[in-house]
Amino acid sequence: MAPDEPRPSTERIAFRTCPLCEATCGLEITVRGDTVVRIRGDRHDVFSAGFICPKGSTLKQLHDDPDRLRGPLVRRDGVHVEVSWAEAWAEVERRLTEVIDRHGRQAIATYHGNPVAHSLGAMLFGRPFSQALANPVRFTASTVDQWPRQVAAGHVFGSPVAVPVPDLDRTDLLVVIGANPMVSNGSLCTTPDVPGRLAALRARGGTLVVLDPVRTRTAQEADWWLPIRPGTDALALAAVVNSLAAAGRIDPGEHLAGHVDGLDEAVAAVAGLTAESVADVTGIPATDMHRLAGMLADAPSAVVYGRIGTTTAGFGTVTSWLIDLVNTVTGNLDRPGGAMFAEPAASPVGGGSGGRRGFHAGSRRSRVSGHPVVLGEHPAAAMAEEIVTPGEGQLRALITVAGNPVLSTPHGAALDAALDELELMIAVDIYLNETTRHADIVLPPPSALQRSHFDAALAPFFVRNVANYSPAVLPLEPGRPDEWEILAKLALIAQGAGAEADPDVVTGLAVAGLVRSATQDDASVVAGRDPDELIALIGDRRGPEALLDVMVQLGPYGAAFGARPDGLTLDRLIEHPHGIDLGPLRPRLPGLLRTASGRVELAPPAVLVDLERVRAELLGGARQRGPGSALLVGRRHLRSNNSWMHNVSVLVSGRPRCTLLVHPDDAAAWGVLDGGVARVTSRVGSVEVPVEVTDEIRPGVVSLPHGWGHGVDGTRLRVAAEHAGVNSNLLTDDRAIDPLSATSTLNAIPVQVSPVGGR
Ligand SMILES: Nc1nc2c(c(=O)[nH]1)N[C@H]1C(S)=C(S)[C@@H](COP(=O)(O)OP(=O)(O)OC[C@H]3O[C@@H](n4cnc5c(=O)[nH]c(N)nc54)[C@H](O)[C@@H]3O)O[C@H]1N2
Ligand SMILES: Nc1nc2c(c(=O)[nH]1)N[C@H]1C(S)=C(S)[C@@H](COP(=O)(O)OP(=O)(O)OC[C@H]3O[C@@H](n4cnc5c(=O)[nH]c(N)nc54)[C@H](O)[C@@H]3O)O[C@H]1N2
Ligand code: SF4
Ligand SMILES: [Mo]
Repeated sequence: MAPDEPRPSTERIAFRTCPLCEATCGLEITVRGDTVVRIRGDRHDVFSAGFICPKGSTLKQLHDDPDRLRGPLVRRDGVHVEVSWAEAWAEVERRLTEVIDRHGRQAIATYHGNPVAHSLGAMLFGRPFSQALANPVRFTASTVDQWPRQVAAGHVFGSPVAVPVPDLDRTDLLVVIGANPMVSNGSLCTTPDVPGRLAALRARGGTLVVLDPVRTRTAQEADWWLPIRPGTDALALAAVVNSLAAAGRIDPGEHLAGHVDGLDEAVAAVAGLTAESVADVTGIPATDMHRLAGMLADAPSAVVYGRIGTTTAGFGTVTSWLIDLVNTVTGNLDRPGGAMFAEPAASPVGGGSGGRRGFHAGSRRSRVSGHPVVLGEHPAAAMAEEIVTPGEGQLRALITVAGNPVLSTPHGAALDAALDELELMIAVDIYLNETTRHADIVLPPPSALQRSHFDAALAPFFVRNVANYSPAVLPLEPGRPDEWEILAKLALIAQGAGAEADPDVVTGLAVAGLVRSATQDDASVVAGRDPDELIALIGDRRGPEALLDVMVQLGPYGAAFGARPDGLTLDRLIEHPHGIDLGPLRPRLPGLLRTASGRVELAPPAVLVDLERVRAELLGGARQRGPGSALLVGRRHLRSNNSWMHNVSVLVSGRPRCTLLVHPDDAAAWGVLDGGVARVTSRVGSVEVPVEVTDEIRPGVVSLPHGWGHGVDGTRLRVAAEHAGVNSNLLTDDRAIDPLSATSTLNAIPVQVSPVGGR
């Protein structure tokens, strides 16, 4: 072979954003033929600059994993067998039609899990599918996650996507409540390289404070760790507001003058919840609360940021609202270094012109328990009862997309049993796991490396405005549908168009819908233009690419179909494989507001009502604390990703991680030993789990990670089965739901701990 002739084994380099968590790190992927040789951080990525965590490079192992499903499965006589795509689609059509004929579309529910937010195809084409089902009962992982934060944003700013994010790169004081970004790499705060950014905060003389019952990796980095009692953050934040009020330091700042309603009312609402009066309950001395308030008021810029420990520890909406209140009264809302709003290049929700309709949630109720239905979402915790409780509206079919609710939603045992009662379950998933083993039909999308990527769902939460599109790294196997095609096809079948229908029809309808509504919107850059002319400009792009091009062109930086020739198009994004930096966050108020008043509404009536529940439940009476009684919290690990990456050997090697953290004083009092086994019991269930005794946890609190509990019959996860662990959601209580957001309480769960096998 001549030296300059390319060899078939020539390596090529591809660039792709990591889809595994919210950090959106750029990856540099070396490929030979159709084989991934190596994955490392992309040093030229405009956002992550080479940072990567141990999970990022395992996209290779995930792609190569022999347990990852390569073709559809149909359950016959209780056993999942491989079938062709044609057979699978015929089966879907037959079974779905049966259910619709027998019970109507209202008997079919969907559950969309976390990876939907990281899959452009699943996200954009999940909606047509729900619409085709006329899907009144919609579950997602949001009601075991961030819904309270988004509902609070709805009340205060008028839109559930107007979520303030910490301006991490410019702040002087970062107060982290119930989040562990050193491990989670940030959530509702998209920020690759948390370790580097926290080091930079330090280097510029800034301060990090962490409120967490556990001395997490993030708390270890902090200047000050406040080991708060779980479930009491609302009281601590109210105490900060009162301390500021007493010191005469309530001041939203000149920049918000005329744009804030309800300030006095909000401050009055928390009156009485002083640092002194809540100290016994929060476990934080009053002097510490006053000191924290003083730091927030004194810092040139400061921001309070809360995550899972604030949204899923009960009172999630009130707590998220209080975070907004503290950021506002300290003058840090919508200001560099404070709590700011991103301006996404393309977002299918929010942005745009949008009317000022105000925010309404929870007028509909769930059938069985009358839980609120919030922003169209039924609480995931109610899935089991909606399936097993007879009567008009009983759920007979469930379609899960990228979800593992048996391990990720409360009272997992009840759901595990309920799924068997369904007449039909379809799962769009890459694995046969604890949830999808119940499915009659499993439709596996290709691996992440075979799909294109753009973080449309996360963009409203970026700490810097960035746009980055990645084409697929590896080709699809012939005849294999992409994830968007699977969802488009499900939509068509649900509509009655049949198993042979062409998924491109769905693209066409979705593109036309977006374009037409833009041309009819007076505030749009394409107002009044001919929709057909714009649609023609999209050319022969298909699926997510067609929709993304429209979204980008119509977005704030977009080319607007030629009207702004220097603006962004999908082609421009393709020319920039390391992403396009659109700059630091810019002030966005009042333009972003969608409240009825057009102002920041600091005293939403519904939230103030629920504040009274906080008072009643937390300050209501003496807490009985017998031996062995504790509050259970969750935790994450850098090498786990919720429930679904435990089949990757390099991520589960080493010491078992599904352990119960117990403080030495409690261990002694309860008779449990380091390395021994404890039984943990809650209202709904009981597990036995190895104990790790550590003084890095607050006494009276125990910590157990979620996402474990593998090794059950009928799954195909050979590696995970050898590292099974226990399902912490056998303990979480399906009845504990935040009434404003329909979101489950997954932390601060009352449990009883006892030794197994004596001392
Ligand atoms: N106790 C407790 N419970 C919790 C939490 C907690 O902190 N404590 N955290 C909660 C949070 S924040 C979340 S987000 C939820 C997550 O809840 P879920 O989204 O229900 O669970 P995951 O473990 O993320 O499961 C993801 C599923 O998607 C599949 N999958 C992975 N990639 C793809 C893909 O590209 N396409 C498709 N179609 N499928 C894919 C996986 O095989 C798996 O079945 O768990 C919640 N549960
Ligand atoms: N490595 C890794 N990264 C992930 C994930 C993962 O599973 N693994 N999951 C991703 C997902 S889906 C999400 S939503 C994010 C979550 O991102 P984070 O919220 O940053 O992650 P957690 O580790 O759950 O942090 C919650 C913290 O709250 C504390 N806590 C519990 N109860 C309370 C309380 O009542 N008050 C206070 N103040 N603290 C409390 C816990 O001890 C814990 O340290 O992480 C994402 N990133
Ligand atoms: S932090 Fe890790 S998992 Fe998250 S995007 Fe970056 S490389 Fe991927
Ligand atoms: Mo999450």
